[in-house]
Amino acid sequence: TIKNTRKNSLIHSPGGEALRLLFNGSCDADVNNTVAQATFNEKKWIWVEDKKAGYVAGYITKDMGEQVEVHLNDDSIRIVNVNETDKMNPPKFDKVEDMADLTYLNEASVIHNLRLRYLSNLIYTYSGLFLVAVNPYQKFPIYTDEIIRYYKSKRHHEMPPHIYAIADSAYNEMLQERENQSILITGESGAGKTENTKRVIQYIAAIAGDSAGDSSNTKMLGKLESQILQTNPILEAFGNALTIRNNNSSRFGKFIRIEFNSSGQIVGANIERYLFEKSRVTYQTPEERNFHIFYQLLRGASPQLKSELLLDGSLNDYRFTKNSLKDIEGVNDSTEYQTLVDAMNVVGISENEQSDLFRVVSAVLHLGNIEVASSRNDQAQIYETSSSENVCNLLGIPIAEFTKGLLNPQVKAGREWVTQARTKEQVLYSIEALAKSLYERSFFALVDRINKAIYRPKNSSYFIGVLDIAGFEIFKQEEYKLEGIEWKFIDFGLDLQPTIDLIDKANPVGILSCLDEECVMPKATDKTFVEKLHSFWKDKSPKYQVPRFQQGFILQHYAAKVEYKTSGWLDKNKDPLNENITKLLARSSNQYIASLFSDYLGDITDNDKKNRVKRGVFRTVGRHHKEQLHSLMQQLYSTHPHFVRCIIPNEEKCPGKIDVPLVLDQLRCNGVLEGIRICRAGFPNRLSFNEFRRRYEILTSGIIPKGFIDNKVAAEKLLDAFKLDTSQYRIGSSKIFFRAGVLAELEEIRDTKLSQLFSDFQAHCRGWL
Ligand code: AD9
Ligand code: MG
Repeated sequence: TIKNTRKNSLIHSPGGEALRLLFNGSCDADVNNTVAQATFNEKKWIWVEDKKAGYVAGYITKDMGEQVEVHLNDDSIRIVNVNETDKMNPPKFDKVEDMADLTYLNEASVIHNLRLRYLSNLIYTYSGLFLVAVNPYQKFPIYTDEIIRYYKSKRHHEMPPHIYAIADSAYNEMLQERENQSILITGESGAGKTENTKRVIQYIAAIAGDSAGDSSNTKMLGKLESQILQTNPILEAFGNALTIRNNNSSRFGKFIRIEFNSSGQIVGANIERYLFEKSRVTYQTPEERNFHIFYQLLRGASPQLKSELLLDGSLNDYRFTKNSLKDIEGVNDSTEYQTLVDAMNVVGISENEQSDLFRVVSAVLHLGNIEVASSRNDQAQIYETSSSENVCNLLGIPIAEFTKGLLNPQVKAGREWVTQARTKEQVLYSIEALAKSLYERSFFALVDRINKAIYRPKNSSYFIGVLDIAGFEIFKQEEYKLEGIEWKFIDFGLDLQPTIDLIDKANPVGILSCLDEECVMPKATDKTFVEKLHSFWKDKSPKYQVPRFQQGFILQHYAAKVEYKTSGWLDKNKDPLNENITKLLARSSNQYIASLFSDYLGDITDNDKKNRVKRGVFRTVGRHHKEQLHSLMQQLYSTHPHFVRCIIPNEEKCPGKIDVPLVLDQLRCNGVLEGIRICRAGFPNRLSFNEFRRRYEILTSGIIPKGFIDNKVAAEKLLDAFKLDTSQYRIGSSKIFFRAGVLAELEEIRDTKLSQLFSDFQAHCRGWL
């Protein structure tokens, strides 16, 4: 009979126990023993909602029906409504590793548990379906080779919660179920998504590389594994930046697929990137920075390289860096530059390729310094030409045509080409658009280049995909959230179909399709676009609202309502680049630069554009994102997903401090609380009849008759033989569904049985020899 033996046996597992001792640091005694067991039994303890602290502990001194009088922990007395209180778990549940095991499941207990654990330096906790990770803002020695060895091939609940356990499950399940896996890491900006992503890759590289052998040692990785790990400093240098919320904020999302052969060795990897905040290239708020590379290059490059790149100034001399913050606490940009170059060398990006990448960075800086003046008749003029000369030098294009293209471009008016005179504002706008696009295209090319080094689609049987999106700042809306797509990434796994339809359905026309349509209408403006949207969606979707003052719309996302201002959307969705210049770039004498703009070779007429949009060939920004997202979703749906929810503990990037209301907010929004409920109420584990029989027939003898027997009948006989309580499972049409924990117990028993059989077999062999 299977009883609830799981916990006892697991706690005594040697690996798990040793690690628990190692992980469990000191904890503020006050918090730790909110209520000791003896005291707990004497009184009726509860949690009381509190605006400031979230919840406070107390015991009931008087029960008055709908209200109770409570003696709070600070010795004050409060009378509260019963529905403002929650039941408290006995102290033996303090710091439980899986919150689905709590006797009383409520917000207060969940936050209390996370808080206790966090203050004991335990940043990982299971919550039914998810792993919850609270950012420690300090380095704990929990990511060493030794710890990797502890987690290798252990069962999930045997070891303390850890991101390695998730990586290990994904790996083992991939091999056992012969199914692709995905690890979806979500959370607000600064919550720790990227750090955890790195740990997943580190773990997998250590246990599944061709040199992994028995002892995982990250210092002895094979070439491919090292290359995969080293892609990270490169992508972060060009794609991350200091923001208010995160010193190393990813300004793009990525989906890393690690590919394996059928015996589980890494054979390659591929990185897909999503959304890139190119606007940061030309503008940052004074508390933030441009992308790291600008600071690394200006501070770390040798004088010789700088002179080759025509960089004779420092951060304060360039418009695109001078107004930003300059330093990141604890980070030396010059050392980081060296790390970047080392990483590029490992990945195999040659010195010439490196200088191409740096040349773009330098060209962007010089673009920012082009001074545009206005003549008397409002026409733009460039009097001081040194910056333009540098730009043209670096980009390999003739200065006369560049200047003319900026100030007096040729544009098509009907059938004629005419020369237009531009105003100062127009020229500055097209310079910035060019700087952003140049940087963005170079970043995308860099991702492609990295993939060339690490992607070997041959021999690949399965993959584990890790999704690390760019987190959002709930309090501040940025330009690149334009399409609302970022939300969808986060929403994955929750039922948000109405909002998703609203964004990208084709019929009735969703926001993105509507934007695309307007882009090809001759007289369309931002205003006609938003009016059209209102006519489609106002009062038709509960998720859509019309704002009172601004031109735009409001969407109800899972966490909050977000107001989208639509000014400039039509332009952003079209291509704002000056074609006179992009055509020049496509013919640049520098091969790299020319390749970045190769799509501008040849003429595209307006009519061409219209037809291409109709046929879906010409891809607007919105359409491109939509397609990318669709393909990602397709991939994700075909995998076995593992969910990691990262939590930001406070807004000051401060270790050891947990802001309860802030954390509660995240738990409510990210589905953790809901997930625990689902997990407890439902049957989260499932096995096909066939698989169930294959794995567990060994636990019985003679129950299943010899000869052919239907898998379902066999499975039912097994269930009978195990004397499992019928409340613990449900039989479906092809699978059996189990309550949490049941399969873990069966696995335990199976393991014991197998090792017994094995030692019997050894004994037998010895006798035989
Ligand atoms: V954003 O959406 O890219 O802005 P992330 O990716 O969620 O964000 P990130 O992983 O970059 O956050 O974590 C922010 C910072 O918190 C890191 O730079 C570390 O300094 C710190 N951090 C996060 N997780 C850990 C951890 N497990 N151990 C140590 C951590 N420090
Ligand atoms: Mg990140």
